[in-house]
Amino acid sequence: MPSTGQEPNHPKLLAWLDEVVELCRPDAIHYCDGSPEEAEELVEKLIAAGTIVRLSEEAKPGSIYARTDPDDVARVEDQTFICSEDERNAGPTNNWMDPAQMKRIMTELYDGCMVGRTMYVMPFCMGHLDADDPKFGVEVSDSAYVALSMRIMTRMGAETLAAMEASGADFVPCLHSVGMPLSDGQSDVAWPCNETKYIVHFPDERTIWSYGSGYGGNSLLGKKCYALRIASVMARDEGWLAEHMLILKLTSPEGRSFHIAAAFPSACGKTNLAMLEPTIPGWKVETLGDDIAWLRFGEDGRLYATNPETGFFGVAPGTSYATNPNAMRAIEAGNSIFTNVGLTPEGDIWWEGMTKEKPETLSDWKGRTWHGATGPEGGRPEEKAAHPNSRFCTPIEQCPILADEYHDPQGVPLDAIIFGGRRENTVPLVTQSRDWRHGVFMGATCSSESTAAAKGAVGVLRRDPMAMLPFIGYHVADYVQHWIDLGKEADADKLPKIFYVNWFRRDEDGRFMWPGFGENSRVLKWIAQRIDGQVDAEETPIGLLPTADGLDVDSLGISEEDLRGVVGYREQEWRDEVPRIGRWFDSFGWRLPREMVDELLQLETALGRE
Ligand code: GTP
Ligand code: SPV
Ligand code: MN
Repeated sequence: MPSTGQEPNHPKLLAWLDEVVELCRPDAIHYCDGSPEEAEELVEKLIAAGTIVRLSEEAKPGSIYARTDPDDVARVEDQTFICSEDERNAGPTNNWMDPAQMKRIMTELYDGCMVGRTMYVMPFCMGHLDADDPKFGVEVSDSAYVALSMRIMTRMGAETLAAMEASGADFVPCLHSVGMPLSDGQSDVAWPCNETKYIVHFPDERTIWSYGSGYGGNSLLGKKCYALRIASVMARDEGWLAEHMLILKLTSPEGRSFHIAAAFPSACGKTNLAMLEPTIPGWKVETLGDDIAWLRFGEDGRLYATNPETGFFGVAPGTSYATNPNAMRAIEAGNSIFTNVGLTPEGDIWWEGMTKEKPETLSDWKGRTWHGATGPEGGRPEEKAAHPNSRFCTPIEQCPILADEYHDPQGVPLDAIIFGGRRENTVPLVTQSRDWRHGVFMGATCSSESTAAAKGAVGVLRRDPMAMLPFIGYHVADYVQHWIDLGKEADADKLPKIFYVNWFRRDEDGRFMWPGFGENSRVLKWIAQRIDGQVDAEETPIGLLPTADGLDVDSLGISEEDLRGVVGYREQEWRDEVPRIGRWFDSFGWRLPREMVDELLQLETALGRE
C-alpha cells in the first residue's frame, strides 16, 4: 500500500489501521502531520477534484470555498445512533440499534468503500495536550475536506501523535467514509457522498463510525460525535459534564470578571453571544469557546469550563459587522473554509444578512448564477444565495477578543450557566433559578423551534434538554440525574448560578420584540449584578425575574409595550406549558428523576388555577 507521511508507532493504532485498510481498501494512506505544507497539498488536491476553489488572496487570504451536494448540508438526526450494548442506556431521545446488528450493516457498507481514494489518518486531541487527562482520538477518513477542517477544529497532527506515542495513551477510533468508492476509470464528483448515511456511536467501546456524509457535524468526528456524544458518556462515568455550550468572560466597568457558559440549541445564538460587543458603556466580553464546553470540578470545589476545540464552525447567514463584528474580523484574517455560501465574481464570499445591499450577481450555493434582484437563474426569486446552514470554519486564535484563559488547560471557574432556546412566546427574556435543582429543571425542560442545522422541518417546537437533545450519548433521564447529582455533591455556594434566557420572543406580527445581539449585554449585566447581589429580583412561580427597573435599558429605545412583552411572563402561557412539560417528562419513563417531578408539581401549585 503506497503511503505518505510518518507511519505511527502506536501498537493499538497500527492494529486498528490494519483492520480499516483490510475492510475499506483505500488506494493509498496518508498519515497527517497537521502542517501548513500538508494543508497546501490537500488544497491542491481538492481544487483538482473540483471540490473547492481558492478565494481571493486580497479578500480572504489562505481561504477556500466549497459547495456540498445539495442533499448533504446538515446533521442527519434520523440517521444518528447510540448503539449501547443495553438498549436501556440509549433512551427516548436517541435512535438505538443492537451494536452487533449495526456493525453487520455498516461493515457491508464499509466493504471496499475507499477503493480509488486516499485514506487520511488524523491523530487529534480534544482539549489541551497538557491537560491532566488529555482526550485523544484518531479519525480515519477518505475526505481531504474533512482533513483540512479537522486541522482547524482540533489539535490534529504530529504533536498529538507524539504525545500519544510517548504515553501509550488510548484513543477513540473514529472511522469516516463519504461512501463513494471509485472503480477503475470512474471519474469523481465534486462532493462525493452517499444517499445512505449512518452516524453511529458505540458508547461502551468508545468508538465512532460515520458513513455517507461529508457535512461538518456528521464527518468532523472530534466535534459532536466525540466531544459531546462519547464525551458525555465518559463524563457520566468520570463525574464531569460535556455540554453544548459557549464560554465567555465578562468584565464590568469596575474591572470585576465573570465566567459564563451558555447552552442554546443549534443555530440559536451561541457564536453570537460568545463574541458579543456590548452596547452598554464600560462592559467587555472576551471569547473562550462558541460550541462545546467540558465542565469539571476543580480542587477548590468550583466548576471549571474548558473548550475542547480550536476553531469555529459557525452559521454564516446573519453574521455581519452589525450583528457579530468579531466573527467578521476573525474570518477576514483568512485561513478559513467557507461551505455553501455565495461566491462573488471577485472571489469573495457573501451570504444573506452580511450586508444590507445584496450583491448584483454571484454564484449561489448550488453553483447557479444568482442576482440580488431576481434570485437564481432558473430558480425561484426568493431562493437564497447561501444555504441557511452554510458555515465558516475558522481558527479560534483569529478571534480578536479571544480571552487569555483559552490557553489554560484548567479552564475558567464558572460564575453562571445560562440555558436558552428559540421561543416566540412563553419564555421571558431572562429568569434566574432559585437554586441548582430548579436550574436543572429549567435546562431539562428547555424547548426551542427547530433550525436548519439539522435535516428536517424548521420552526417546529421541541424540548431540547440543556440544548443537548441530539447530542446526549446515553439515557436522557440518567443525564438529567447526573446534573442533579453533581449539584448535590458540590458545595452549593461554589456552584454557578443558573439562568434561562430567550432572545426570540415575537409580537403578534411575528417581529422580534428584543433587539438581541450586542444588546444582550444588558442581560449579561443583570446576571452579573444578580451574582454580586447588586440588584433585586421579583419572585414568581417560574423563578426570579428582573424588577420593573432592574434591567438596564438606558438609550435602548425599546417601547414600554415591547419591554413588558419580552421581560414579563404571562401566567396563562405557563399554565398551558405545565401539561406539555408533563408529557415531555412522561417520555423519560420510570427513570425520570424524582427531583424533576417535585419541581413540576411546585410550578403547577405556584401557578394555581385561573
Ligand atoms: P450552532 O453552531 O449550530 O451550534 O449554532 P449557534 O448557537 O452558535 O448559533 P449562532 O450564534 O450562529 O446563531 C444562529 C442564528 O441566530 C443566526 O442566524 C443569528 O443571526 C441568530 N441570532 C443569534 N443571536 C441572536 C439574537 O440575539 N437575536 C436574534 N433575533 N437572532 C439571533
Ligand atoms: C450544530 O449543529 O450544533 C453545530 C454544527 O454546531 S455541527 O458541527 O455540524 O453539528
Ligand atoms: Mn453546535
